[in-house]
Parts: sequence; C-alpha cells; structure tokens
Amino acid sequence: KLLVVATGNPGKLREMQAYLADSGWELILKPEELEIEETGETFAANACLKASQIAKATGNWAIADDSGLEVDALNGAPGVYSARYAKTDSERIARLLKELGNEVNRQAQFVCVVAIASPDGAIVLQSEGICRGEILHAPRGDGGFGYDPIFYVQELQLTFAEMTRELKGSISHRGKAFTALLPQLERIKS
Ligand code: ITT
Repeated sequence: KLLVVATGNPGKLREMQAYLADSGWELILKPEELEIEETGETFAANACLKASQIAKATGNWAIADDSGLEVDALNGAPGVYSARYAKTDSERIARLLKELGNEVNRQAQFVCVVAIASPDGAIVLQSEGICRGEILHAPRGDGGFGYDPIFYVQELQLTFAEMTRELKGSISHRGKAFTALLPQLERIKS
C-alpha cells in the first residue's frame, strides 16, 4: 500500500524514511505545493491535522510528524512553535540561546507525535515519544537538523548532532514514537 510522508522538512524526512524502510509500505513524498497550516495548540492536534488533510488531498494513507523542543525554564517554549521560532536552523538556535541566557536550569525535552490517517482522512493511529536532555551554551556537532547541535544527552555525553542517525534514533523522541507505532502500522497494512 502507498503511504504519503506528510512533511516538508528534509531532516525529518530522512529519519522518517529510515524508520519506515522495512515497513512494507511504499513511501511517496508529499507534493511540495500541498502545505497545511498548523493551527493546533498541541503536537497531537497538528500531527492529526497534517496527516488527515494530506490523506484527503491525495486519496492515500498518510503519516505526519509534529515535534518540537520544550525548554523547562522557558515554560515549554518554543514547543509547537519550534519551526516558527526563526527562519533558519542557526537563527532558531541563536534565538533560543539568547532567550535562555545564563539560566542555570538547562533542562529540556524533545516531543514527537506521529499520526496516521486513512485515505478518507480518519486518524487511525497516534504515537508520542519524549526525550529529555539539556541545552548547551554553544552548538556542538554537525549531524542531524534543527536544534540538534544544542541538545545534549547526559547518559551518552553527546549532542544529537554528534550522534549517528542510528544512535540518535535509538533514544530520540521520534525513535520512541516510531518504535511504538511500527507494529500497529504493520497490522493495518495486512
Ligand atoms: P513539517 O510540518 O512539514 O513536517 P516542520 O519543520 O514545520 O515540518 P514541525 O512543525 O513539527 O515541522 O516543527 C518541528 C520543529 O522542531 C523542526 O522544524 C525543528 O526545528 C524542531 N525539531 C523537531 N524534531 C527535531 C529533532 O529531531 N532534532 C532537532 N530539531 C527538531
């Protein structure tokens, strides 16, 4: 069966494709001109909105990911506004570091909600993953995307940007959401 990957973010797309590679679904990319406005106030609402609307618009099954970084000392910001926080990844990182300043509480978490919609737009599956870490004072590493260079995982003593995709995927918010989702996605296919 065909599954439309409903994202316009190349970094996310690479990770989603890796998780779905052996799922047995035939992946197709979302048409670039199909853009869904994220009007929801939660990751779950936006993931469902994107999956549902892309499924309806293409007449196929669709999978969407809504994710972001919640910083404890900023009361959860940028949260669902992580993509809209600034124009480029380096400007997003610069803004976050400026807002956080010399705050000693650097605790934060990445959150990811993945949603699957059937061709009629009904949401049939949803899965959430959370990964806790700390915000560094300066970026480290050049892998990954988004806020990865400032997100440090104490247990591994590495930022997400210093990890291989496999290592990041074994502990990340997106990795956890997909690990829970894949067996159920398998069931829908058959
Ligand atoms: P789509 O909606 O088209 O999928 P988007 O980038 O707009 O792409 P979101 O609205 O879900 O997606 O925004 C998520 C933002 O959170 C993303 O742009 C990154 O800045 C950040 N983000 C999410 N997951 C991340 C990860 O694994 N590593 C680093 N940053 C991440």
